[in-house]
Amino acid sequence: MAAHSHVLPFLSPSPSARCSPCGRRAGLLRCAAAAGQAGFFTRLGRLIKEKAKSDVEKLFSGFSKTRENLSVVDELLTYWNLADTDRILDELEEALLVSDFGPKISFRIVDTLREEIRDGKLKSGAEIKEALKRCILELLTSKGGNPELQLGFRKPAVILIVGVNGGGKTTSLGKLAYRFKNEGVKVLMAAGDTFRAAARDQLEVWAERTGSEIVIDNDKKAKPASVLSQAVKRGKREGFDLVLCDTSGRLHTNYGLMEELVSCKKVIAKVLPGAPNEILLVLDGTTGLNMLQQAREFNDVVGVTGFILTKLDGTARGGCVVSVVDELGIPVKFIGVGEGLEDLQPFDSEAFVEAIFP
Ligand SMILES: Nc1nc2c(ncn2[C@@H]2O[C@H](COP(=O)(O)OP(=O)(O)OP(=O)(O)O)[C@@H](O)[C@H]2O)c(=O)[nH]1
Ligand SMILES: [Mg+2]
Repeated sequence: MAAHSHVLPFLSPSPSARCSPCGRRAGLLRCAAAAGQAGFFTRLGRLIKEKAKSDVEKLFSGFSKTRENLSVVDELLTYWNLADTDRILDELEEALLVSDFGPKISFRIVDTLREEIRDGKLKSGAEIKEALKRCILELLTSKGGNPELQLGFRKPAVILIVGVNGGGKTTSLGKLAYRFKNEGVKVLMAAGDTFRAAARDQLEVWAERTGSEIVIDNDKKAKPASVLSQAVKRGKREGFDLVLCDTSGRLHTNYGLMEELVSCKKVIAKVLPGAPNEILLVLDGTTGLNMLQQAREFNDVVGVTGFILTKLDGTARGGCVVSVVDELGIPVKFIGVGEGLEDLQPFDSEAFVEAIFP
């Protein structure tokens, strides 16, 4: 019998309660045997998302460069008058382009605004700004799908993290583990980046820092798929809630390495049908719209379920969040807004729009 797989520890208001099937004490509210593990993961995804609402300040400071870039919008709209509409909308479009909203979206937004101004629906700079925010929010919510993590119905849930070199995969995995551990989740990390010894060491540091367990294969010739398979097996055997799988960076144009990811996905599914529950593609926010091609290729090969957009604190081009969602119809699930432990935020469209257009 797997070690205490019934437990939903983080839902617990009562540290002294016992799990009825196995009687162990771990601060239980209820047991998955009764409530269904589906509830466990649905709630977990939601809980993590709800936390985002309380972290608005962090998000706000993380987007300071993008906001600065877009502050010209406020200046433009303060002095807007009907006769100046064309010039101001041109400049607005330019400001959006510079912030990486991408040509298609920038044009579409400005076109919508132009129409609403022409129809007399928008009569002041303030109204135009609100309409602009509404347009962006609509783009994010209509195309992006559900930004909540979908962790399935069975323990352990498995998240596979993929992406090009240096985008922030390992760091994001560590920050994710930190978030989950704070909710009382039992996390196992899998050092699937067998390419460099330093990558294993880096993940080990994160495991220590977050109090997570880790599976490492010290054999230099170890294949990533084999490490991930071992980890998921252990996760299942020992009743872990979540297995977080790191992978090495790879260029989307490298056929052999992309195929390796397909094997990783397959071995995970072999141990746990239906897993990985999430395949999160890490995209470096500072790379600009190049990330669109990366995202397309990764999605074609492994089927991406969500994005983690990192280093948004280091770039003035936060509009790329909207571009990737619009181009690919895949939700941004997390954003990296700094190097600290708490600087990975569940993505919240409304908070994002407020952070870039306060
Ligand atoms: N400012 C900032 N830096 C970040 C963020 N996320 C990651 N980094 C930094 O980016 C660098 C690369 O991060 P890693 O997590 O090692 O990237 P990786 O994708 O695992 O790299 P490889 O495994 O070599 O492909 C590190 O210095 C991180 O601290 C972020 O959101 N903001
Ligand atoms: Mg790494």
